[in-house]
Amino acid sequence: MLTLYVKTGCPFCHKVLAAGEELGISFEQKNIADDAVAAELIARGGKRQVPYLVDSEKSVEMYESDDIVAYLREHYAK
Ligand SMILES: N[C@@H](CCC(=O)N[C@@H](CS)C(=O)NCC(=O)O)C(=O)O
Repeated sequence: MLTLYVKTGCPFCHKVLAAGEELGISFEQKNIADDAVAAELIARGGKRQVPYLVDSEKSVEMYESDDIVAYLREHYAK
């Protein structure tokens, strides 16, 4: 499962979501507008920054939209 921590109006999140759409990938989205989700993100990754990808099947987690898009293209392009 692919989980993406996002924030409404975040252009970097939008970039990742657009790449996901292009690749036919769906994410479980978690929005840090919810304080509990923001706390969960910080506990997981160490800082409050979105987008943040969790690929549970591959045990991969990362910040940085460009790195996330590159990762998705490398591992999920059909
Ligand atoms: N270089 C990062 C920049 C990410 C970034 O600046 N994200 C902003 C939202 S657009 C953020 O997480 N801000 C903290 C917050 O909104 O609490 C990337 O490309 O992913």
